[in-house]
Amino acid sequence: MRHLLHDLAARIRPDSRITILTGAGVSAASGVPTFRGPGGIWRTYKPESLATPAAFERDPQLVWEWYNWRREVLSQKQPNEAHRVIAAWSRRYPNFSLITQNVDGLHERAGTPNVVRFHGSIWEVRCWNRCPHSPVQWSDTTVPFPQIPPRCPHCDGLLRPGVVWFGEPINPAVLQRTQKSLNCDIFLTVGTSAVVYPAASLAHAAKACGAYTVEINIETTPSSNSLDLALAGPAEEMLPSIEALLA
Ligand code: BV8
Repeated sequence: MRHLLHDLAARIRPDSRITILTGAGVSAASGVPTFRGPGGIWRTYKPESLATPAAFERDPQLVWEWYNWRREVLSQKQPNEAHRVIAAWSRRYPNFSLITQNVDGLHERAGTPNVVRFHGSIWEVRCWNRCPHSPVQWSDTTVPFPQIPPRCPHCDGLLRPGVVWFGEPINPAVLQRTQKSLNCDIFLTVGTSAVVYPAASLAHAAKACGAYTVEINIETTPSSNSLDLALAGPAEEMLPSIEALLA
């Protein structure tokens, strides 16, 4: 494994254009439950039963109880070494992009600027009615909400979490920023099971753009065999090991 890390570190130059895509695996060391791993959230709840507009329409109370619980859990968590190395790289490499599928805000709290939030943020809300008086989406870090489901301050209708649910499109501006970041020298996909689209297609798209593609995961995924390098290990150890070789 060490020679693989050396090979990767040797490829990273001061002017390298680096893009990183992260999933729940980078927050695992912070104690944030993943979706599909052991003890994962989807083991308890079916995604279709909670993370869809139809589920919200059917039972906004249940959906908000789940998001309110996740927000309470997240408010006790801190970024880990994986977040911190990514934040350090975001300041060191001039052409650096971070795309995250995570909605937990831990990359921002670790200091990474301009995070591309591919699936939105659990710390943002928007009016379910999209009422004319309310902004498109805004930050609300209330934990716990005094009232479930929370109401829009502008029209007293329902608020919804500012995340992308199954069956919902990715924000076009986010897609545009993502597309530009695929034009890079090195694309790392870290801590994602690579089963949710279109996020799972990004590493292959980057490879098609000529990037050297690397996966960091504790298990193999559907992407492992088609990328240039698959590093088997936890992100909170692998990223600091690579950083140690770069420093
Ligand atoms: C869309 C936000 C179209 C909300 C999430 C059939 C085939 C293909 C696609 C589809 C299909 N049927 C439907 C679709 C589309 C669907 C999809 O892909 N479904 C899948 C399940 C088949 N996609 C969508 O609906 C997307 N939208 O397609 O829109 C459209 C276009 C125009 C107009 C209308 C519609 C939107 C999907 C977004 C869903 N939102 N989250 C919330 O969080 O509440 S999904 C959620 O799961 C995450 O955001 C993430 O994206 C996804 C995957 O999770 P991961 O982050 O990968 O986490 P997971 O637990 O799965 O894996 C953790 C990994 O980490 C594991 O591999 C583990 O080994 C590893 N790990 C653990 N510890 C560590 C580690 N690695 C390193 N170190 C460690 N320490």
